[in-house]
Amino acid sequence: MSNAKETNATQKSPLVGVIMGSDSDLKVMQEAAHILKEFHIPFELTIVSAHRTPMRMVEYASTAAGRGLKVIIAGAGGAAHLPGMVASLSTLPVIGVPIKSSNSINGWDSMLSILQMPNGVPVATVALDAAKNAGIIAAQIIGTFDETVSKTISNYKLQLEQSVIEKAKNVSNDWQNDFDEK
Ligand code: RP5
Repeated sequence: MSNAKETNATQKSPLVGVIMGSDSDLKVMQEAAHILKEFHIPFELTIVSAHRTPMRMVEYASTAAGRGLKVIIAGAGGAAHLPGMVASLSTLPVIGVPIKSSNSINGWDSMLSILQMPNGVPVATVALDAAKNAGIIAAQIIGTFDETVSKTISNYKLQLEQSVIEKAKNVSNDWQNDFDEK
């Protein structure tokens, strides 16, 4: 039996900070917000630019844990320094979302800027534009101490499994029908 307590997920104060370097990142980063909302996890979402608002980034990252956040999701594209710099300034786990932005060559620049962190300052990096997965990882982190969130994730995984089993049945039936007709 789990010892996790049913705590913060029903509270209003945000547990997850979703930040991005520009409003042009929102079309990707909103996927993290959607899944957190679906999981009933309180979050905040804002723009923090490592290059254009460096002092805001320092303020945000250095106060995040004290404000009650448990995990930060940071998305950026091109010379994507936001996730790494936030990780350097905070004790919270940081999930990085590389974005194929207008200033990105082909996405690899964003990927490598976030992925290739030095030892001691990790950023948990998801796939290119994979903000939904970043939201799911954040939820899983919250689920380690919140039983309600943990159950929500279990149900989500069950639904995923059922949808694949349903598709497998359909594919098998369709294929068998096609095969029988020939
Ligand atoms: C990065 O530069 C941002 O995270 C964004 O992905 C990219 C382009 O920003 P905009 O020029 O669209 O504001 O810092």
